[in-house]
Amino acid sequence: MRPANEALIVIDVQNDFCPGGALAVAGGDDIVAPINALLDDYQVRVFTQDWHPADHLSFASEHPGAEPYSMTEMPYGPQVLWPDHCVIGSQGAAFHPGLRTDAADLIIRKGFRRGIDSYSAFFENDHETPTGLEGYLRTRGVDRLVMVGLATDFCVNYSAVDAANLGYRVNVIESLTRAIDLDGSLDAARRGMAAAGVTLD
Ligand code: VGL
Ligand code: ZN
Repeated sequence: MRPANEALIVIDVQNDFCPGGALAVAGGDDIVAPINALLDDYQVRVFTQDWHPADHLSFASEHPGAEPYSMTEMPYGPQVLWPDHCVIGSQGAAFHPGLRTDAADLIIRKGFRRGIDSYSAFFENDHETPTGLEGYLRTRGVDRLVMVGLATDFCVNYSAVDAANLGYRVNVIESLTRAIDLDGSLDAARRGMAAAGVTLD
């Protein structure tokens, strides 16, 4: 059993990020069984769920003429435009049916404000709107995080870097993540996480 000050954070293991989903990550479903096998080792278990209104501004469909995976400028900076995904209440937004969601102590939803995307489990993409996770972890006495889930180079990366900057010790189990890898984003994410002091194993 892992100590009570260490939490397992399971990022966005949802149908739309698995093969057949709207923003499928290659091999996204391979990590479900090994994540299930880890859950019983942890005393604090938090899952995140990407959760967008149907007209979310990170969707290319909201920007006439824009292709999915192209870039736009938002008031908070550059933003990738995605295929419609993880729409609130849809099957695509549901967790992978094989994931042991009963084991989650807390499910944190993110990305539900139309105008701001939210990759990180801690802050939306403006880097200042909090999700509330920091307060939850603080009041439970957690200062170490182990992260797994989807996608390595977006939500796992942003969550891990924010957590390290907030002062947590963070380890990403890279074998229990899968990447989108858009234009070298996986390499950039690995470098960024390492520079922030995140360990990858
Ligand atoms: C994610 C792109 C858009 C992720 C979420 O979970 O990594 N990526 N929304
Ligand atoms: Zn999203």
